[in-house]
Amino acid sequence: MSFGPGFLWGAATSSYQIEGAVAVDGRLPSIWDTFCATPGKIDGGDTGAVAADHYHRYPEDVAIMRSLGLGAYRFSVAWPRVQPLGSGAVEQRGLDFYRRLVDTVLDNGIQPWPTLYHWDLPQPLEDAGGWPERDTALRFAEYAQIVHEALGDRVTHWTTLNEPWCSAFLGYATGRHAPGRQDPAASVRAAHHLLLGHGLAARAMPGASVGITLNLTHVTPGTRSAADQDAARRIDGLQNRLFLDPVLLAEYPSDVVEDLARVTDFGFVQEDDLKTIAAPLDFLGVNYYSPMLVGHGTSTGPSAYVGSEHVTHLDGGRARTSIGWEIDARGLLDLLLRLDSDYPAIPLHVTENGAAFDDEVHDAARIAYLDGHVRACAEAVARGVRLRGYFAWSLLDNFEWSYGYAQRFGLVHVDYQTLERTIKDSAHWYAAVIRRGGL
Ligand code: IFM
Repeated sequence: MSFGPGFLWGAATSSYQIEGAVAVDGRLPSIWDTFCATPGKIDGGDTGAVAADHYHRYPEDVAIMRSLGLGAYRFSVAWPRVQPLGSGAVEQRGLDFYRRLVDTVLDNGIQPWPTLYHWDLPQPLEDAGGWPERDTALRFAEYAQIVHEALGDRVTHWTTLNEPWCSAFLGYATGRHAPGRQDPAASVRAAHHLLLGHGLAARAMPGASVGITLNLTHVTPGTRSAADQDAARRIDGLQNRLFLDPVLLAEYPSDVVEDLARVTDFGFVQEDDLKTIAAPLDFLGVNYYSPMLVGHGTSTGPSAYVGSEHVTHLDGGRARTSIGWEIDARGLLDLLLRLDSDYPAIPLHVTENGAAFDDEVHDAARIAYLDGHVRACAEAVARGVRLRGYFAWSLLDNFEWSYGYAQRFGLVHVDYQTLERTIKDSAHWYAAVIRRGGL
């Protein structure tokens, strides 16, 4: 199963999950520092204060990437390193870190793929109202312009946001993620302002190849009953179309707007916002981990907080990873085929795919997971889907948000006592896939 010579093989990380060094070189707290310091929010009371110490150990990490033969490294830029207050003064030492990182990556023959926002909002912006406030979108565009001006001579592919669904709904509706608010109306405003920030940022980076990364999934109804099909429509709407349609079609899906009517009237959408959000896009980043099987019933899951009452998440009876997510590579194929048919103009990259397992260095279960999903990608390519790349999540074991360090997604094991890196079997397997250009 070959992907052709131009196919991009990478691995992904994000700033707060690996960097550590949270109070170094002028960085100030983000919403995740604050959230982690709030008792009871993170399993084991873990924080990202040290994480994998990538801030200091990046040369070793880039050497590992090179040894694996990665074609691209997807990482995120920490806004609170670059603009510690979220607006105004720029911290040169923060920009210098990313310049050093990018240069090291390039020197090793690897393409840098930065994401501008992977959830670490500077705390002062949350204090001013956070993503539910329109001004945060304007501040994000200003920050994007600063980073692009600093690195645009050496970085070609830019991703604005990672998984705005999580920022909006886990951050402002369920409260499971920072900033931990439980305000459904605010969460929908947050979703809109994240998307607006995306469009404004795209416009603020002239000449860049721009994408957005969404966490998308394949949703199926438990049965063919009208009630179960309606449940699937609702979840597909909230999870997929609420983000895809404005970005790629310049409109919000009318059924989702109707579903959300008891939460909000969308009065915050101003003239031309959708035109801005649908700024020309060069690629769509697809993060896929698990499918969703839903039915009519007592509400469960994040959708319960934002107006999709009577939707319950069903057990598909498949094996699960250690974080509890069902494994179904066929769901990735179905998702890629659907994206290709519903949004045909946009090239796709799988920007995250991977699995948490308790096994450490000999991680046969992770190899099986990745193998199945890479096969699904190969099948998609064979069926004509414009899939251009695949990034494994994650290069390193890291801070898995509210789960702390208990869930390990890495191709490379990190000993959190010594910070020693050990290449897992899955990384050797992945290196062989990259060498052969396929399976
Ligand atoms: O670790 C996260 C990442 O930050 C965003 N996508 C999903 C991953 C696994 O939960």
